[in-house]
Amino acid sequence: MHSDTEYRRLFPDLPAVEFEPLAYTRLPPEQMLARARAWYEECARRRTTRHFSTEAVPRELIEYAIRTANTAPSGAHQQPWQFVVIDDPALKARIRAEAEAEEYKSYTERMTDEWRRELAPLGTDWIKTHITDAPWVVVLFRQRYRVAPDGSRRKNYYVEESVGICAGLFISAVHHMGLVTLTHTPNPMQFLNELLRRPPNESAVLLFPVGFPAAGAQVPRLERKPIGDILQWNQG
Ligand code: IYR
Repeated sequence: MHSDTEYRRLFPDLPAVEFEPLAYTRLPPEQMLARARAWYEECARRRTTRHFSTEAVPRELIEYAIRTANTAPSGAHQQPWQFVVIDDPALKARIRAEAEAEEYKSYTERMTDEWRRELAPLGTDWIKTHITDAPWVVVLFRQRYRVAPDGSRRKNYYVEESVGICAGLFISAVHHMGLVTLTHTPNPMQFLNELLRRPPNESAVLLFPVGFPAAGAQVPRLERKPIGDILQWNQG
């Protein structure tokens, strides 16, 4: 266990470490298995779709998805993420225009043939109607460092991992509340810093349109890898 005296000796300027009892409720074994299975089944029903309804979604739902994302564990508990949520139609239209301009170059010039072949069965292209159709566009930024009150830079740790976990929680929260999202990665994404006026320590990682699926929304017929292909117990 942590030795508070040792810590105080090393860092006398820091406040005392405070610990509190873990709030934990042990479940009966049958309930554990039932919940494990139900949660798996719920996650397995999640699909990414490119077809969004323009129907409005209450702001409170989006806020809850972000509250959930913000529970993610992170390196040194720095929480190196920032969400920007957009519903202004003019701003969505500008984001879409800039994303499409970059994506057009990607699909027609920057991607290798191999890459285009891999994407073809998924039906992705440079036209990003979801950005203007979905009632909400959520952009997740990572913070490569923090700026202390005196203006000096403080390193954030395990930023990619932390933000990846945060994004996963966001996606599952959106699904669990009965909405859909799409993990869109316009590339390069620098234009989002400018349009959304984010500081230089931040870079956009993912853009999520969030809403109801359009009537008749489609998804590619996909299989997920069987468990045996992605899981090895011990040395195999
Ligand atoms: N960033 C592009 C291209 C793209 C790349 C991969 I890998 C995908 O799985 C899907 C799309 C875009 O967002 O369209």
